[in-house]
Amino acid sequence: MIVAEQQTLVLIKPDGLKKSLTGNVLTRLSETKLTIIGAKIVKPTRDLSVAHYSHMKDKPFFEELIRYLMGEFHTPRVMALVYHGEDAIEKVRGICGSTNPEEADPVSIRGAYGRITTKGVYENVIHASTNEEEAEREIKLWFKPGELILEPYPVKEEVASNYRRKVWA
Ligand code: 3AN
Repeated sequence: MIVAEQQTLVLIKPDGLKKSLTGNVLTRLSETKLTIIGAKIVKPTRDLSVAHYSHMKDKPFFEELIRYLMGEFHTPRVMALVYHGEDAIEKVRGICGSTNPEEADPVSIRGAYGRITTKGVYENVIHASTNEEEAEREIKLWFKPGELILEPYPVKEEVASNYRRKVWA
């Protein structure tokens, strides 16, 4: 059987960072033997959070979900990573465990570290893309081409002359 090389977006969510779980989560993910091709710490804006969870916009818990991803309940930081390799999406999802942390396998990341708050928010520590289409959409949302060491999707060059950016002074 030929297994395709894939990319998947992983987010260590604000509860994971606040609880100092970054190392534990990365160690668990290293079991996949996939390659990290991009990594950074992001302060998620509202626009980014809404775009990321656009498929959940009709859910009754949407507003709480956005506030959770923005870090309003923990810390306004997310660690965003792109993993690359054979069957990356399923390998990472398997280690993450089910969406509901109470139903997740106890040895999965969500089973071990996730919880449901008294308000009903799933604090499940980690996000991982569900399929190739979502992975592409999410990776393009969180990363620019130059921030990945591979170019998993086609790129084009633009000449920009009249934009502002910060450089080291
Ligand atoms: P997954 O993150 O496992 O792909 P989705 O895409 O169905 O699951 O849900 C996105 C996020 O929405 C979940 N990670 C979780 O934080 C939150 N969520 C999903 N279902 C519920 C629910 N029934 N109650 C509260 N939060 C939920």
